[in-house]
Amino acid sequence: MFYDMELFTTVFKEQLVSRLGKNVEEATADDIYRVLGSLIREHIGREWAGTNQAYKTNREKQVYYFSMEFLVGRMLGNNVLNLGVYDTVRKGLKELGWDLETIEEQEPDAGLGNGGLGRLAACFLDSLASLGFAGHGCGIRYKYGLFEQKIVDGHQVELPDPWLQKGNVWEERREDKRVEVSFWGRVEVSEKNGRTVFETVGDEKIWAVPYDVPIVGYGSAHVNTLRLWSAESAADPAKMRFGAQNGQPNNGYYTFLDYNRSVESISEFLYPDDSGYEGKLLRLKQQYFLCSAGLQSVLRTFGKLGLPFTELPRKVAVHINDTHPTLVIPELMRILIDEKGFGWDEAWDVTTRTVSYTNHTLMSEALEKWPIHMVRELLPRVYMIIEEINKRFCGMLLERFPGRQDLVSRMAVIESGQVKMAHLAVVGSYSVNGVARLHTELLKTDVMQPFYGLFPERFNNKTNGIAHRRWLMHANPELAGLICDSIGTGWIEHPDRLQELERFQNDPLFLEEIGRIKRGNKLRLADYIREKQGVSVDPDSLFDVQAKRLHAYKRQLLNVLHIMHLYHLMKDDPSVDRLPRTFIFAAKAAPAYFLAKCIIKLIHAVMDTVNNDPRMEGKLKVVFLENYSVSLAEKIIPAANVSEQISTAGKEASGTGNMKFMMNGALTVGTLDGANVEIHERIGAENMFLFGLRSEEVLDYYNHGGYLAREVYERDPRIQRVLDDLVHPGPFSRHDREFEFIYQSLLDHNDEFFVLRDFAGYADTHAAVDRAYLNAHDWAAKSVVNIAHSGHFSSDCTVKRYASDIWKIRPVRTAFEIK
Ligand code: B1H
Repeated sequence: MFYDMELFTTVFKEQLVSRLGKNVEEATADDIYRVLGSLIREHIGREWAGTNQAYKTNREKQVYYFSMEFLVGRMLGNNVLNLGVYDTVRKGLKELGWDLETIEEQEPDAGLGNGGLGRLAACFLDSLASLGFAGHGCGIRYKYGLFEQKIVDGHQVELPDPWLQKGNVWEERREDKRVEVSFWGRVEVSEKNGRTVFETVGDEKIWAVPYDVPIVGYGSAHVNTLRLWSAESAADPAKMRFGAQNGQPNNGYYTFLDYNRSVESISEFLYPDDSGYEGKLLRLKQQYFLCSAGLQSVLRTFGKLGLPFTELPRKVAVHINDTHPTLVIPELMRILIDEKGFGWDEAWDVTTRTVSYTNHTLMSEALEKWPIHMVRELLPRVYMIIEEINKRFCGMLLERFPGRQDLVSRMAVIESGQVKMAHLAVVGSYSVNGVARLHTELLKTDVMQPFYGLFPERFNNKTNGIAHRRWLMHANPELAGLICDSIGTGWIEHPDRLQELERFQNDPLFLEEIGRIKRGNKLRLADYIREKQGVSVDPDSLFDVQAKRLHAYKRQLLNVLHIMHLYHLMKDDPSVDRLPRTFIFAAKAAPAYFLAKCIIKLIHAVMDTVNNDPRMEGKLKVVFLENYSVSLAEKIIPAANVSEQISTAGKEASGTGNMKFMMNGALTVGTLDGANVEIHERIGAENMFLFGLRSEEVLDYYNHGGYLAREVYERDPRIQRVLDDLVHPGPFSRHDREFEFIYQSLLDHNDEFFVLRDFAGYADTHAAVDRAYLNAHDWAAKSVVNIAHSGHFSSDCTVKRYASDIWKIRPVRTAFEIK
């Protein structure tokens, strides 16, 4: 029905009646979404089964990407696009009186991630399926995704995100595939037939029930699986009537409900901390729940091959997205030893040839460490295994470096009462990769230097990438259309071919089209801003966007201090010739991150003053878009002229927003940090705006204590003025304690992220942006160079490198392709 418009409309109308008892005239947008989604999901079924069958018959190696986060966003548009039925569906719905865009808007985002790390996992799934790799996601089906952000009087307020409330058309509950996960208890050691046997008794067993989501590859030949686990009570209500009270009947009904609630809390919500870790027991439970359930399911599938478990690394790769799923290492050891009868060395060999690990951050506050007592009590057998891994590793170190107790304590897996997850991940895997070249180098020379010394062959770089099908084809259909008209459609499957666009960088007609498309996107965003926030913005002003999680190192503060400076500049001298600008922010702050929330408040104070000052009319506007999410990003990014990627050099592991903006023709104002370095390398300094300290300089300052924020403050009157604004009543502040806190972080605590040090360079760079934007032709040409080189940052390229260098897998041909 999806390949013929007439058939589509006929069947669709029938389906509305049979599923909802409504005809088209009565149906709401949500009705249309649910019926269309279900029909598409059913349509996918055949290919899904076919892919699974092909994987079984080919006996190909399977990759399982374990991640606590999959920031998938909406799926309808992506699925319709990848199935190649976008046009039929769009036209068919039009016949029925609906816009596909309106219908897409009905879908709640699957916000099962915080930011870059979770979105990367989702982009990888798209690329794996599109390239025909047997690669699946393994995650948690959080009942509540990342909180919904509301701004009330300039303050961030968090609301729950009940994204499953109306049901989820994409998922399939697989009751038959549920597995048991066990917590608590104690380990009994005994000897049986000359073997030491470990048995956990008195533990608490719960169910992990998988919900499978099909991941449709472009061209639809492959449909992989994202398996999300939900925690359910395994308690028998009849037995619950007699609780712990000496066999006395208690109120079993309530005990049962309380107990169920406590079990279900394991998959209740996503921890809202981006690049920061919280040492909470519930989080540890979530991590083990994912690892144990995921591994059991992986091993069950492997078991069907009828091969001995020593063959596991030949057929299975388990990849861990940061250290959050590191417990797969001791858990796999446990299963191999306790359940499959392996000896330690044999089990260790299999485990360390199966697991690979990606590191996403060098920030010390994000490096996970769990108190020994927590791990030991919650996971007694797993803890014993971690202890043994540590004992053997430290023993090996002492043998190789006699007398180097200092080195042993620095590298140990268990140290100072804590289990260090990054150390466990490096020791227990065969590959450790960073997410951009600079990040990997810093990993090797700084944070993990002794590990690099010990296992140099394990370390490698895999620069991040983004799904160009979502971030260009779907988010910016007009640009995608222009590209197809100019260089054909080959880039869709070979994104590197976007480079062919370079030959249009001097073609006036093409550049004009680029400008026209950008303006259309800006108009649409302007409509959204008017509708949502009641602010009108000028589509002819330069749209300067910083959209990402709010974090001190990402330096939204530098951006807003600069806007305060511009305000003074224009107010003091109305004749100052600066380009009309609209500064757009979108950012969520972790609920407990006070400084981040202070910065949100400052952005709103500045917004209030600037937008209500008639002198700024036609010159300066500030907008903060609430509730940044994947679907909002898809609206904002195509409308940006300038992309702010201004983290302190050495702090942003890679960044992926930088790639999305570039792909949509925005020019980057940025530091040489993360993947910006590689973007710069490809497009050259003339096609972006670089400023600020280099990472070596930042490191140098840290090592020699050479930076004094107060000196910079005293030398630069512009900085003085905006910082004084924070603490003196004036245009932006009325003695707000939040602004005082920001002031203190900069001056009393010596500006950890070099905001003041980089201010002058940043301000100069923005003046250069103004001058450059005046030449529309040259600007559009730079924009084209950015788009042309963005194909290199498609996650297709990234995933291919993971596949060949780390996972050692090749694409699989399915029955559909062979036919
Ligand atoms: C990234 C995280 C992260 N790095 C802890 N680390 C979390 C750490 O819930 N937690 O405790 C959650 C997330 N996220 C990001 O990963 C980096 O900051 C980006 O630079 C990078 O582009 C992205 C993907 O590699």
